[in-house]
Amino acid sequence: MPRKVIITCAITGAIHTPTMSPYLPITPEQIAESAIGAANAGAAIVHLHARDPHDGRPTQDPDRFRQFLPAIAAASNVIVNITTGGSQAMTVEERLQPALQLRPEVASLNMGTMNFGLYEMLPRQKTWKWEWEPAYLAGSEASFFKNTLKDIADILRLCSGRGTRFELECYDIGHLYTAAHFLDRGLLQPPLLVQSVFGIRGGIGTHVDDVMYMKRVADRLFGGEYQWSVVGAGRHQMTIARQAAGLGGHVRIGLEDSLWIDKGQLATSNAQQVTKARVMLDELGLDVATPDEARDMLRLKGRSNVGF
Ligand code: KMH
Ligand code: ZN
Repeated sequence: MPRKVIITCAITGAIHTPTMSPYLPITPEQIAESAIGAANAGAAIVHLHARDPHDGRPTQDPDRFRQFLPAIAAASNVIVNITTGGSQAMTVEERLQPALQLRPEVASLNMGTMNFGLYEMLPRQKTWKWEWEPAYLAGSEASFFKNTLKDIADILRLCSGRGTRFELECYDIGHLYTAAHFLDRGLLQPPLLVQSVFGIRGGIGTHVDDVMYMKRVADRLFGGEYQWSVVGAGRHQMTIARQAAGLGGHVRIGLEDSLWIDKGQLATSNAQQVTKARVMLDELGLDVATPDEARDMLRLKGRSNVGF
């Protein structure tokens, strides 16, 4: 039987800004519609951030999440994954609130404090729709993404108590060792979902050796007790997904991490990227996991136990 691959689709995120693509979902209606479209196209998990519907600025106001989560849950069996990363401009306390209050099956958890440079996208636009956009991107050069060991432990304790499991965002090899540390402390329970992120300025690169090395170290640290998934930033999205799928991994795609469908061509929806990933997996002789198959693989609590 062909192996089942979990497709996670990250719908809008906090990396890109409204001027960069007219297809980036902003309002609650757009986020819901895009998430449902991605699920219908074959995503088993949708990773969700919220934005201010007025100007597209990232927000972690739980009420904004409440404006789109019920619509997604009513229309689809998809697994909802809520960010605890938010954006690097927010406090950890603020970032935690949506996952804490809404008790999703999965929440993201960022495995280390790091640089997270977005300023290289500045020269790509001549004008901006909103003043906050260039200021936000420029600010990333002198700031950092705070995820101390205590932040991680606090998020683990608080969310695990509500039955939420974690998408462990690992941007470098050291983050795998941090995950192993929390496994040793009993704050994480297997099976882990290790989401290796390639190509963020401040994290590991996108070379084929980087992908291989992440996999080798994760195999050594976690043996059979983890599911491995990958995100390639920007134009590296599909090449890294293909490489990892061939190595036994799962894939994350979506407009959060790449606005593109092909060289120089904007993706018009999240569903379009999911469909492209499906075709790629098909060519490799792999099947796509349904949400329930993904729930089994990740031992999730089930969609009837969430708070929305
Ligand atoms: N955009 C990813 C590289 C989070 O939401 O917790 C990082 C991310 C973080 O998805
Ligand atoms: Zn995210």
